Amino acid sequence: MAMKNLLKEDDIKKALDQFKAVDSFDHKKFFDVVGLKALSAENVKLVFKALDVDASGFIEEEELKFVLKGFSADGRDLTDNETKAFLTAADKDGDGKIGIDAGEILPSVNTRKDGCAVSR
Ligand SMILES: [Ca+2]
Repeated sequence: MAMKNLLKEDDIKKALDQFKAVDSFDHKKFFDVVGLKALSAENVKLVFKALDVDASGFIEEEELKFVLKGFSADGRDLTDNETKAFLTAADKDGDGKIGIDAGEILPSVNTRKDGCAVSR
């Protein structure tokens, strides 16, 4: 599976553990812990392609809900609140889904842009 080749299993486990509690999910922190920020733009796209189950070129709300399962089979489902918060934060053009090729993925991954979520 693509995900296993792109990310370290330990990092995935760590990230899933960190956001185990209901409504604790923070996609920027999750992407940080899981190691997405260390990947090239191309590889980040590959990760999201793996999450785009129906290969539509977009991560829709339904796919977002099960996004953690895309990283690991025992990942939990996101709650409706978490799904909506994630979608709202990443959906720059307001079409209700996250475009893999529309550059909506990368700003979501890069926490440096807003200046308040830099972890050192
Ligand atoms: Ca899709």
